[in-house]
Amino acid sequence: MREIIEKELAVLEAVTAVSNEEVEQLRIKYLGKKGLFNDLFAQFKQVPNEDKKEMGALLNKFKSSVEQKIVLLKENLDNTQHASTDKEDLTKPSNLQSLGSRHPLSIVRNEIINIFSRIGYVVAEGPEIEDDWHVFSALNFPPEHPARDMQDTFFVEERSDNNHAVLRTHTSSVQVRTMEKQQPPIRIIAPGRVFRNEAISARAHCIFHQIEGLYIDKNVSFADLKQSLLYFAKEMFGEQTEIRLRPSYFPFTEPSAEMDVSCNLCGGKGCNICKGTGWLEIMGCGMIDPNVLDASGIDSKVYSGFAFGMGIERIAMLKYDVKDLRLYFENDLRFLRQFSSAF
Ligand code: 2NM
Repeated sequence: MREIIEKELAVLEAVTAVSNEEVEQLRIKYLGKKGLFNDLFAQFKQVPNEDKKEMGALLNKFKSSVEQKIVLLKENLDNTQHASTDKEDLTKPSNLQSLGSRHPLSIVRNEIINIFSRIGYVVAEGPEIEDDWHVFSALNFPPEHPARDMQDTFFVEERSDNNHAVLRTHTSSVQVRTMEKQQPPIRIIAPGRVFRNEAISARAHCIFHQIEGLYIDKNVSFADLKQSLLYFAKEMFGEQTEIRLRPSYFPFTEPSAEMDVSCNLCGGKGCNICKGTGWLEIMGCGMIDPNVLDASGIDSKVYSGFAFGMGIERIAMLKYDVKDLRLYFENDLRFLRQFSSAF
C-alpha cells in the first residue's frame, strides 16, 4: 500500500490539465466511486493494527494532496480561460477620445489671418460696444446716413454729446482706433463680431463676423490693393482663381469696389453656387478716403492707403456649401462635427 501511495504521489506531482474534462477524469480516478481511494480504504481494513496509525496518516495526506491538486488545476484552468476569452486584441483600434472640432467660422477666420500674416499684416482688436465717433463719424458717415438709424444699429446708451454708445456694425472702428494710436506704416487685420439690427433669416443674422484689413504708407496705390487681394484670392481659393473689381460705394473709401472671385465649382461656366454668373462676390474694398485719414490723425497729404472688408459667414458658406447661415449659431453637434482643420 505504501508503495502505491508513494508512486501515485509522484504521478500526481507531474499532472497538468488543459481542460475541465481532464480534471474531472483525475477526480474520478482518485475520488470516484470506483476510484483508487475506495480501493485503498478497503485495503486499509487489512492493515495490521500496529501499522494503522502510520498508514492512516499517509492515506489522509495522500487524499488531501489529491484534493489540493484538483483545486489547483481548476484555478489554473480558470485563469487561462479568462485570459483567453478576455484577452484584448492588441491590433484592434482603440476607442478614440472625442476631441471636439473647431467651429467653421474659426477655421475660416484663422485661414484668412494666416494668409495676410504672411505678407506682414498683424491682428488688431477693439471693443464690441463702441461709440458713434469710431463707428460712424471718423469713418466719414454723414450725420443723416441711414446706417446711423435705429433700424440698422443697436444703440446701447444715449449720450448728451451725441457720441452715443452703440454695438459696432463693422470692425472698421478697430482700424480707426489703430490709426489714432499709431502712425504709418500700418498693416493690420481686424477680425471680430459685429451687430446689425436685422431680421434673422437663412441669409442674414443680427450678429455676424467680419475681417477687415487696412494698409497705410507713403505711395500706396490702387495697384497695391489689387495685387494684395489677388494674392489673397489665390491663397484662399486656389492658384487658378481670378478676380474682378466692380465699382461700388462706401462712405470711408474713394474709389470703392466690390471684389468677385471666379467660381471654382464650375470653373466660370455658371452653376447654382454662382447663380450662373461664373463669379462670387466676396468682399468690399477701396482707397481710404482722405477725410478718414485726417479724422484719425494721419496726414492725408503724406500718406495713402487701402482697406477691405469681408463677411466670414459668407466665405464659409461658399467654402463649405452651407445653405443656411443660422446653422453657424445653433451649435448642433451634428453640424459642427463635420468640420476639421489643421489650425
Ligand atoms: C469694407 C469695404 C471697404 C474699411 C475701411 C476701413 C477704414 F477704417 F480704414 F476706413 N476699414 N475697413 C472697408 C473698406 C471695409 O467692408 C466691406
